[in-house]
Amino acid sequence: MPRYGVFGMKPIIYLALGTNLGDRRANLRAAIAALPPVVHILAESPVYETPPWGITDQPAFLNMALKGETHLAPLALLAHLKHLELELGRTPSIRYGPRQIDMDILFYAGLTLDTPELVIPHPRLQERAFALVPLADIAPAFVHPRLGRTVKELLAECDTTGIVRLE
Ligand code: PH2
Ligand code: MG
Ligand code: MG
Repeated sequence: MPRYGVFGMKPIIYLALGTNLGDRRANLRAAIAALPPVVHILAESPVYETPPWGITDQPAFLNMALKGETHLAPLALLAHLKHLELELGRTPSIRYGPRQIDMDILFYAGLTLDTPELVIPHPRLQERAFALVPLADIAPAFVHPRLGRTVKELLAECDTTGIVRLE
């Protein structure tokens, strides 16, 4: 892990937000409002409506991506996001199932991390147009530290059928 000193250099992170239960717009807004000051938001992607991936028999998602900076180390950031998800009303569901709000770490600076609790970059990012489409709006040239390809290049190989940008 790089060490960040007292002069305020903080790692840049990219997060994915997803929601397909309740008032989805309000869920995204509440998540964005809950992140600071722990995560200082630097950029927000547009919001997309996306067909459900993994389990297809569930409501459509709204997805977006955020660029931020944080003083939290990766596992502390994960714990913080899980805590916020619960505060924002998320209730237990099955894997890939419906949720009020999901906040996933896509990239943490140029770091790669493999722990049982957390893998960075997000291990299925390159398969997920619902994450790559909004990410490409705010970080097209960011190079995936394992795959050595840019977000824009990864997106070009994904099926974006059914993904609609909202106003
Ligand atoms: N999240 C999942 C499973 N499937 N599909 C879409 N379209 N968007 C998501 O955010 C999503 C999903 C599990 O995290
Ligand atoms: Mg997820
Ligand atoms: Mg998640």
